[in-house]
Amino acid sequence: MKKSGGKGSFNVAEVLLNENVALRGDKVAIYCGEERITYKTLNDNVNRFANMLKALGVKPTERVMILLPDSPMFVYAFLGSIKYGAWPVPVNTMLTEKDYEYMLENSEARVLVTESQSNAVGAKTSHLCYRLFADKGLESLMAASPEAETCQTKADDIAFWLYSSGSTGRPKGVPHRHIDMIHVGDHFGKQVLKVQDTDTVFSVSKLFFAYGLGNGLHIPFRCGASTVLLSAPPSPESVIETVSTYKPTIFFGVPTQYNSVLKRMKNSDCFASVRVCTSAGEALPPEIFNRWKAATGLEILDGIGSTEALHIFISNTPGDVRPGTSGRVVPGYEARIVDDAGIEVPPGEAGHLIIRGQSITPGYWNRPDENAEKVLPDGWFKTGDMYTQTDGYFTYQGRGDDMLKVGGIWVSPVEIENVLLEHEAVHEAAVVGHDVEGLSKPFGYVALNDQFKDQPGDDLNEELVRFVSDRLPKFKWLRDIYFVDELPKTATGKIQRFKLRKAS
Ligand code: 3UK
Repeated sequence: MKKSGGKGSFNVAEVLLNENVALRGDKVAIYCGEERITYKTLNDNVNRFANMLKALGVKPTERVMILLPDSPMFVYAFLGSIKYGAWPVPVNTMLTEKDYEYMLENSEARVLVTESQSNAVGAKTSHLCYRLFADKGLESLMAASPEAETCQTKADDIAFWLYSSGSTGRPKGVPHRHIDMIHVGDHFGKQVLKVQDTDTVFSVSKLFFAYGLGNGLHIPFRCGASTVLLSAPPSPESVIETVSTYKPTIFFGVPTQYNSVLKRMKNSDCFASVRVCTSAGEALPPEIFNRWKAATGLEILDGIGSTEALHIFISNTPGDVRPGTSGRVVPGYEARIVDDAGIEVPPGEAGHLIIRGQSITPGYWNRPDENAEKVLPDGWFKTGDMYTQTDGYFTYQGRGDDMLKVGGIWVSPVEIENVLLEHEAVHEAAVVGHDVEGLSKPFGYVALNDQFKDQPGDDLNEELVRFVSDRLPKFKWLRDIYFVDELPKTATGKIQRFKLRKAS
């Protein structure tokens, strides 16, 4: 992977900010609670963050892990690191200390920017030099000059990383280049959503997700628009209140959020300012599309994206929506559906979705096996999804592996199974997704050890559900557990989760 400490003439932080400062410096770039951050102030604080990294002795290409709620500081740290040439690594704020330990070690992060209450505060790591707390005087550390030099890199040098869950439960570092954010802004942002500088966008999905980062940061900034950041967890009440207060014109969510907002929405007028709604992360059930349209008069554009592609590469478009499909290929991308041998299948037949486009990662960090499987010749990338295509419209058919999407977030069955296996009663465990109101939720299948076989009752069921809940973040909690005599397996002893998926 190309490292770069300079010697080019491109830096995406500068590209996203300079034009806005020149053309609309006094315009609000970020709304967050009571705060109004203009493009000029944003640029000044990005520079201050870059200067602080320099003062700390951080070197270009070193990693700066960002574990923060959506906030102006998140944006300063992200763009400030990029401007300085360091590689910011935003991570999910809902994880455990063990997860952070793994990602800090794996990324060899030098700096962690977080809050004093975060689960990463006590994480043991061998590379970290600085833990900076956004709620404890970080602003004063940044009291440096609001002018900073730019680390001039090349457009296809690495700019930042994200992490994506792996099927083993070990997250994978996904590096992205400087040009990737521009590609997303110019294609999905300008051509599909037609974002203008008169737009105000609000993403319920957080900035540490690839979806949220594009929605809330590089799409609006590339288009000179304003972004609304919600620091609190996105309850339906806080989402409705945010929409009523800031009156966004573009609204980004995942299917579960549309569903929960629908259940709480008393007055559909609060979405009157919105002209476009998008959904991604998991397939949008037509039922939710229809109920949302009936309640608000708005169509939701379902689109599939990934951390590896950085954003959405197949999407419905305004005025051309086919509910139940992911829509058509986004300009700037190509998509094919192929069989196991890599040969394109005829229209209507299911196969593996492979994609090509400029914003796709050059490959996972230090994962030769996964790269060999997913990074294909000629710039093609294997998504891991099964799809059909008819008349240019793509329809999701499920994953080619056992990974689950719960509320739009990856959940590895293996990780939950490993927790179940720690319980003395559990002999074998498998976790699969079953439909609840058209959306996938995790359920466990458990074969008990001999001495527990006589009493697989409600008490043990509850105890095992709680055992998982005590050890994993909420989005990984099991909805229920079914006791079985044994799990279905291949001749080589691999659990056949697909057989259990059909069992519901
Ligand atoms: C699944 C969908 C059906 C699919 C994402 C940027 O979700 C995003 O990234 P992740 O890496 O997950 C990617 C995987 O999620 N998926 C996403 N959207 C859909 N399945 N219909 C959809 N509309 O398995 C994909 O491979 O967490 C990242 C921008 C948008 C995103 N959705």
